[in-house]
Amino acid sequence: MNKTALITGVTGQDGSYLSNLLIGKGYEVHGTVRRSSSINTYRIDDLISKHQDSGNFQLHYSDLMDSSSINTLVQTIQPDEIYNLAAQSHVMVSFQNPIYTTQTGTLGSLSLLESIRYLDKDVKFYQASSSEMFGGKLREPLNESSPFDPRSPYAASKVFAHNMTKMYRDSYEMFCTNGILFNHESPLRGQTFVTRKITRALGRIVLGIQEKLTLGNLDASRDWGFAGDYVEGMWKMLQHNDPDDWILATGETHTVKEFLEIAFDHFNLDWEKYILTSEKYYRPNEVEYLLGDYSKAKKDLNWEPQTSFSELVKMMANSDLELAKRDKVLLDEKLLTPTWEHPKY
Ligand code: NAP
Ligand code: G4F
Repeated sequence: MNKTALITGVTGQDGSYLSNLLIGKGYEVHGTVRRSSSINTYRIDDLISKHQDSGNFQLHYSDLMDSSSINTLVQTIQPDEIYNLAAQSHVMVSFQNPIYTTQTGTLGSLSLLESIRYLDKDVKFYQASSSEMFGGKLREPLNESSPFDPRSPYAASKVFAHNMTKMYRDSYEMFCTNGILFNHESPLRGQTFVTRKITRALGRIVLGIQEKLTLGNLDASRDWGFAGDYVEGMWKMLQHNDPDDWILATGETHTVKEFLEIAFDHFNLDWEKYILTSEKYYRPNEVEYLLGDYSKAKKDLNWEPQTSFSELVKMMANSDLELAKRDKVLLDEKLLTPTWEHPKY
C-alpha cells in the first residue's frame, strides 16, 4: 500500500519541493494551508492541478495555533510520516513579532507530537530545525554536537521545538527526528530572504525597470544550498532505521557580497553600481557566520548536496529574469505598480 504523508507548511518553499518529491515516490500527500484573504498556493498550483483529482495531493485548512485542527487531521489521515515545516520563518520579522513567532514555532510541533503520542499507530515525525540555533559566533564547521546559542525569537523557538522533539523520542520511543538545515534557497524562495531579494531585483535591473537595491549586512556569511537537494535529505531521515538528528549543509560558506558578485557577473554587471546599504535591514542581533558539517548525513543517509553555490545563484538569477520579463509586460501595460524600490525586508 502507498504511504501517506502529512506536511504542515505545504505552501512554503520546502513544502512545495517536498510534496513534489513524495508524490513522485508514490505517496498520498496531505498538506495544511492556512486561510488567507488572497490565494497563496502559487508554489503548489501545478501539483494541485495534476494530482488533486486522483486524491494523491489533498489540502486541508489548518493553523499551527489551532491544536484541535492539527489533532483532527492526524486522527483522520493517520499518516505514516509527518513533516512539520510550517513556521513564521523570517528571522528579522521574529524580532518584530516575537510572541507570534514563538507561539507558532513551539506550539505547532508540540501539538503534533502530542497527537502522535496518543495515536494507535507508529508515525514518523520530522521537525524543521535550523542552523540559526547555533547563533553564528563560532567560525568553524558546526555539527550535531555543536552548542546552541540562539540570537533571535525565531532561533529560540526552534531550539524549544528541537528539544521537545528529542524529548518525545527519548521518553516515549517515538520516531522523532530533527533535520538541522542550513540555509537553502531556490527560485521558489520567499522574496524577502536575501538571496531572492537580490535575484528578483537583478532581473528587473537587467531589464532597466529597477535602478537600485538596498540591503543590510553584506558581510554576513551563510552555508547556502539548493532546497531541492535538502528535501531529499528530509525524506531520507524518515527512512533511516533509527530516529536521530542530522545536519544538512554544503560545507561551504559565502558572504552576501559573494552572492552579489556571482549573480551580477552572470549578466556582466558590476554589483557595486546598483547596491546600496541601510541600517534599517540590520538585525538587532546578527548571526554573522554559518558553516555546516554534513558528514553524519553523508555516512548514515548517503546524502550529499548536488548543486554548487554558483549553480544555485545562476539558477535563481535565470528564473527571476523570466519573472522580470513578465513584470515588464505588466508595467508597460500599466497593470502593475512598481513597489520594489521600497522593499520592507
Ligand atoms: P517558508 O517558505 O516561509 O514556508 C513556511 C510555511 O509555513 C508556509 O507554508 C506558511 O504558510 C506556513 N505557516 C506560517 N505560519 C503558519 C501558521 N501559523 N499556521 C500554519 N502554517 C503556517 O519556509 P521554508 O523556507 O519552506 O522553510 C520550511 C521550514 O524549515 C520552516 O519551519 C523554516 O523555519 C525551516 N528552515 C528553513 C530553512 C531555509 O533556509 N529555508 C533552513 C532551516 C530551517 P503561508 O504560505 O500561508 O505563509
Ligand atoms: O536570507 P536571510 O533573511 O536568512 P537567515 O536570516 O539566514 O534565515 C534563513 O535561514 C535560516 C537557516 O539558517 C532559516 F532557519 C530561516 O528560516 C531562514 O530561512 O538573511 C541571510 C543574511 C543575514 O545575515 C542578513 O542580515 O543576509 C543578511 N542580509 C543582508 N541584507 C539580509 C539583507 N537579509 C534580508 N532578509 N534582507 C536584506 O536586505
